[in-house]
This record gives sequence, C-alpha cells and structure tokens, in this order.
Amino acid sequence: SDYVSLGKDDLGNGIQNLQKSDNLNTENDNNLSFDQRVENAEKRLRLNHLQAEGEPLEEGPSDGIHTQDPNGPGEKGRPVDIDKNKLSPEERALYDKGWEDNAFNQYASDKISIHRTLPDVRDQECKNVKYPKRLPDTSVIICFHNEAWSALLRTVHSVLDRSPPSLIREIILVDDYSDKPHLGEPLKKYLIEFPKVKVVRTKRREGLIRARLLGASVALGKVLTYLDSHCECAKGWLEPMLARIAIDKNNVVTPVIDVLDDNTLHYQHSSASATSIGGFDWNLQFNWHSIPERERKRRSKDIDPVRSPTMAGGLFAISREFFEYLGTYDPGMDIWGGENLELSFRTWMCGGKLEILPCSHVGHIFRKRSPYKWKTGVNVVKKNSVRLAEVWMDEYKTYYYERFNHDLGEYGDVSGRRALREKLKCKSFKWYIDNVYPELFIPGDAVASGEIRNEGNSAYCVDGMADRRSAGKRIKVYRCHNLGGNQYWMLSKNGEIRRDEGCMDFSGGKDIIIYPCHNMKGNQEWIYGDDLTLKHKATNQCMHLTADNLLAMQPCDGSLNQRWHWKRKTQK
Ligand code: LR7
Ligand code: MN
Repeated sequence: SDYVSLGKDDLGNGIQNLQKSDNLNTENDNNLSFDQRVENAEKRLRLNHLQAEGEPLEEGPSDGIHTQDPNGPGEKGRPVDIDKNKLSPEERALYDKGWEDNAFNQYASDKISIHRTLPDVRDQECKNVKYPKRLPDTSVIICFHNEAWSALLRTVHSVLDRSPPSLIREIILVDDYSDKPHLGEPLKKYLIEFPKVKVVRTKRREGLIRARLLGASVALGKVLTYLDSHCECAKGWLEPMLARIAIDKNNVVTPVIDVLDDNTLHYQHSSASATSIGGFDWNLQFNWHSIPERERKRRSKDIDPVRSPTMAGGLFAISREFFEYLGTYDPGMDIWGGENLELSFRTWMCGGKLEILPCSHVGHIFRKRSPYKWKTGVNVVKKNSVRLAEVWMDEYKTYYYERFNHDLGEYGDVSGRRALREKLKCKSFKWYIDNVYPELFIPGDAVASGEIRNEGNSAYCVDGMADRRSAGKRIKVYRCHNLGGNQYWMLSKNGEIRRDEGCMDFSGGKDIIIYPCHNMKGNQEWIYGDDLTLKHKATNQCMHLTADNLLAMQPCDGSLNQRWHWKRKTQK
C-alpha cells in the first residue's frame, strides 16, 4: 500500500523517520530543504491517490440504531425549544440551575437522546471518497471538569456510533477533579458496558492542558484525537483525519467545527465545506478569518485540506509520535488558554503542518462564559500566554507586552521549553509570519502607536474596545491611564486607526464606531497631519474633543481640541 503506516518501529524522532521513509522519499531528495521534501511527499501521496487505491472501510453501527423515536427531541440535530415560562416551579429551578452550572442549556440537552442522529452536512464529494482500509488507529481523549452527563455521554456515543470500530483503539475520559456526584460511581457503572471507554482521574485540579498530557501518557493509539467534553461527531468525521496523518505524520489536523447552539443544542453548519482558517490577534486571542486568496488558489477542490495558521485548540488529531517529538504541551500552563496558539506555532515552526479538513465535521457547544472555577488571584490566560510568547515569539513578543505596558507578572520557569525549541531547531517566528500567516497586521509596521492624547485637555485619551464582539460600538474618550488596554491604538500605513481586527470607522453623523478592518480605506482612512489633526479622508472632518469632554467628529477648525498626540511615532 502507498500510505505510511505508523508502526511501533516508527516511534522516535518524527523528522528523521520522515527522511528515512521510503514511502515518502522515492527520489533521493536528501539535499532538499525540509519544506521541499514535505512538499514533494505531499504531491506523491495525495489523498486523491490514496482514494483510488483504497477499499471502503467497514461501516460503524448505522446512524440512529439506538433511537426509538426518529421524531424525538433534537433528532437530526434539530433545535429543542424550551419555553421557560411554561415550566412548573420545580422544572424551572432545574432549568435555571442547568444554565448556571454549565453556561449552556443543560435542561434542553437532557431532553435529547445521548444517541441522537445528526444531519450529514458534508459536501457531496466527501461521500464519494474511499479511504484506505488500513489506517492508524486512534485514542480519543476527552478531558472534562464537571461536565453535564448528557453532554459528556453524547460526546462519547457520537464517537462510538459514528466511527469504524477498528479505528477506535480506546476512548480515554480524563476527569479533571470534578466534584459532581454523577461523574463518580454512576459514570463508572454506566461505562462497564463499554469496554473501550476508560476513565482516568487527576488527583487535583490540573486544568485542561495537564489533563490532556495525562490522557496522552496513557494512550495506546497511534494517533491522539482530542475532543472537548460537549461535542457531537458527525458521520465520517474520523477517516479524513486519520488518512491525512497516514499520508504524513507531521500533519496536525482538525475537523470543521460546527456550532451546537448553547440554548437549543441545534446542530448548525453555515456551509458544508470549510470557510474559515484560524488566526490570532496581538492580545494572543484565537480568531477566525475567511480563507485567504493565496490558500484558495493553492487548493484545487473545495474538499481539499485547508492550511491554517492556528487552531481553536479543542478538537484535533495528531500522530502520537509527532506529538511526542514536538514536546507535547507545556506542563507549566494552568487551567485554560494559550496552549492552542502554542501548539499551533510549534507545529509550523518545527516541521509540521496544520490543516482543517472540510470532510470532517464535529459540533461543539460554544458558550458565552466559562462555567467553572478558575484560580483566584492570578490571570491564568495571561500567564500561559506570556510563557508561550517568551519561548516562541522572538522579538514579536513585545507587541503583546505593549498591551499591558510590559508588566509580565509571574510566569514561572520556561527554560525547559526554550531548550526544546533549541533541540528541535525550529524556525523563527518571523518565518512563521512570513510564510504561514502573511495577512497578519504587524504593529511594528504602524506609523504611530500607543495612546492618543488630546492637546486641549491633556487628561483625555481616545478609548474603546476593538475586539470582534465590539463591532458597532462607539469610540469614546476617557482619562488617560497609561496602561495600554483600550487606549492602545495603532495607525497603519494605509491610514487605519486600529487594534487587533477592529478599525475606527466613520460614516457621517458625530460618532466614530469600531468595525472589523476591511483594508479598503473608505470609511477607515485617517490622515494624521503635521498639524496633529486626525482627519477622516473621505469626509474631511476632524476628531474633536468637545467642551464637555466627549469625542465627536466636526469640521476641522484648527483648535487645540482637534490636536492629538500619539505616544510613539515612527519615522517611515
Ligand atoms: O480546568 C479545566 N479542566 C478541564 O478538563 C478546564 C476545562 N477542562 C475541559 C472542559 O471540560 C472542556 O472539555 O477542557 C475542555 C475545554 O474547556 P472549555 O470548553 O471551557 O473551553 P472552550 O471551548 O471555551 O475553549 C477553547 O479554547 C481552549 C483554550 O485553552 C481549549 O483549547 C478548548 O479546547 C477550546 N475549545 C475548542 O477549540 C472548541 C471550539 C471553540 C472555538 C473557537
Ligand atoms: Mn468547549
């Protein structure tokens, strides 16, 4: 067969194995760069090629065999609408507690079968793909802290019900020190019937990163597949991922993540194919972007894998060997956050590739707040993010640090992680930006940055939120606080006043609003003149601090209240 099997003897150094592998190097391309070799191997071993060679896999248990009532609540991924005002007082109390405990509608979730059916949302072409009969098997690792019974068990059964059994080596549930009784004895008892499902429990609250490390350290599968504990895997979700890893074990792959509505559990999909890639902003937050032109061009079909600079973090598959080679996770990271970007950067910089696979679909309950306890007195996400910035981001880390005036806080020892980077001879962060994420706005390219202080009343600075959720919100002024945060702005070469993906946008009236940067000038083009005005190019109006200290757009009048001082100006 033509695909690379991940046998026992392959264990060890992933990159050396790749060089040795006959399957991947039929020509003698030892003198080529690693990138070029991967590129060649990919061409020789395209998924299309494998499809032609492959025989169909045995089918998993058919979708829906457990369902008594095909019209039951939530079947086919349909929404469950609960009118809370029509519930009895007892039911209403349950409903409220469900939201409180989980930050999603547990009451609705509990009404739905843990074997519910889902729509097949895949692109038609996906259904014709034939995957090779022999694929590496996987350990599915699901970490949870106080997850709701119905959400957790539906995750587990969606794996068992919709995966070829031979590919599931085991499902490992890592209980991160839950204190809800249903996750103790009752869970253990329930799972006796399902010998492939194993539970391992932490001895203290570790957080999801160390919980995942624990899962990996007991896993036997050749591939590790991570899922959050409130997911539903759709038909055919697994084979595309294992096939991509079989072709090249340095491929780290994710499904298309569909939305399970937090209120109705409705399985929603905007499109059958992947439409987005993962990125990040300089606050080191993960975000989604539409697939860039260069990547659309590189691919020939809608169902081809999409290269992504980063991943959301919770749902992905990686060869166990490559995961080990890459240094698994940073065990110094607590609770939640940062590990997704860290593994994304590390994957690309140290010889791997990150891909979203349009034929693989998994639903995830997206929620608006975190339901569980975090550590008190520490900013965990910041600590995790500083750790990753210190190790992986080279000189680019200062763009993140400027956001909080270089007050890094306590972040522990990162020497072990630096040594890892050294040992693996990973590429620079600049290489990563230039080659993997060229669309990213680089603050260093800004012509001015920092606070924007008024001259007429120098206690006031331009202030406003600029993250994705703030689209449409007004820009204001506020007393200058010198802490960065919402007063940190950048003036880009093409006249945007921006932070992250948000740009100051003016379309008439008095208010300036924040709007996603569109890179087309228009309402987002500003001119910072030698007279220190911030003039809106299209309307010729100026940013003005009013007598009662409000921000308004007005005809330019040369007054001190229309003069603004950027903290830093770069000569360009
Ligand atoms: O202390 C904890 N211990 C845990 O075991 C905290 C959490 N967990 C478990 C938790 O039960 C859940 O199964 O870890 C998993 C992830 O926690 P969530 O669901 O609260 O996180 P999230 O879905 O809001 O966050 C996303 O970013 C995280 C950053 O650390 C992780 O990478 C999550 O896995 C990730 N989720 C996804 O990628 C799903 C798609 C979301 C998007 C975009
Ligand atoms: Mn989640």
